[in-house]
Amino acid sequence: MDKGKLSYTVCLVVLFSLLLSFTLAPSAEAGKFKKEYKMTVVVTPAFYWGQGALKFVELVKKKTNGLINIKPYWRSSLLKGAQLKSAQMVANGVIDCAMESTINISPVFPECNIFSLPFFINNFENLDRMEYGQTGKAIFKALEKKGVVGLAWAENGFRQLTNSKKIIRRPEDLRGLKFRVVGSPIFIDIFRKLGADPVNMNWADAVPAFQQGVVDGQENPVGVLIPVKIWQYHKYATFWNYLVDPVIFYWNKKQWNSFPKDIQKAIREAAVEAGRFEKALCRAGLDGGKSLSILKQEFNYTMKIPDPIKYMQDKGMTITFLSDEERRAFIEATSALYDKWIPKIGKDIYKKALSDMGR
Ligand code: X2X
Repeated sequence: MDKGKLSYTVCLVVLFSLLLSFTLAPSAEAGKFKKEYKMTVVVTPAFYWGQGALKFVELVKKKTNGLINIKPYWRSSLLKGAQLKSAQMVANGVIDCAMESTINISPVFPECNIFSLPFFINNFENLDRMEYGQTGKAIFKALEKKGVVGLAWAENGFRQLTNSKKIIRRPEDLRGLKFRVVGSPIFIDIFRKLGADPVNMNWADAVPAFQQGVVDGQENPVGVLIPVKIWQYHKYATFWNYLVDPVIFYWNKKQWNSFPKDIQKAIREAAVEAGRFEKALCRAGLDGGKSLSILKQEFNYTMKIPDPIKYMQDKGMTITFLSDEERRAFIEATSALYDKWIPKIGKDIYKKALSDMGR
């Protein structure tokens, strides 16, 4: 072959492969997507919940071959700390996606208050039956109606009471104590019914309030109590499992619908896997070894704090568990709230929850 012919052939090959790369290669595909998708999260990676968010980011990147890059914004920084606004901002597309608690999205989705009915769910088995049963389906449907797509469940956990003043085992013990609660109205109702003095505060303001002793107590799951080292402020904890906050991965619906099917599938799978990992972190040592073994076997992950209750006791906390009778007193003190809250949640969701739990 003469030199002229050779360079002509080389030119053709180069041209052809360039053309091919524009039509087929991931870089061409990447043009369809944003450089970065913003995700809002109320906590930080120091929390199991934040670890779950990081896992989601990593898995989405991997499963979409780097096409979808999510950037988490911690401490509700995109919302200037206003954690209760996450659903609104994802629904209107200002934020692309979120990994948020059912408590924080309850102003937009009152159905989510089903998880905040006091002493209703009580254990992980009931919670799983609801999430993966009719209740969970109905909640995801409600989300879609208002412009967000629910991808998968994760968890914050059953919320426990802590305070700096005394052991609490009866409703009377809360009388006159000031508790920080999330700014969701059902929490104010519950604590008022118990004779306490609830103050609502964003999470961003809560830790400084514990530090300064502005409040006597608060309520949160172990996955929050341990990273904030609650024993530095509160010596007493009552493990009453009074309500639970699952966490949901969700995405702006309009944007979600614009994604190709294979991308949707990859993101959804990432959310399910990250949710399973994160739930196991939050439940580790609280469900009789089940979550510890999920972490080890499925994720090759050894839990640093395999027994959170013992860990908190070793830090000097007095942890109280309620007897059946003590528990009954709390149930009686708060039962009137069902009449007020079931109509707001929706009778239909309430009935589905009862049926999922086999009641
Ligand atoms: O604000 C809280 O207490 C927290 C971190 O648990 C939630 O986001 C509901």
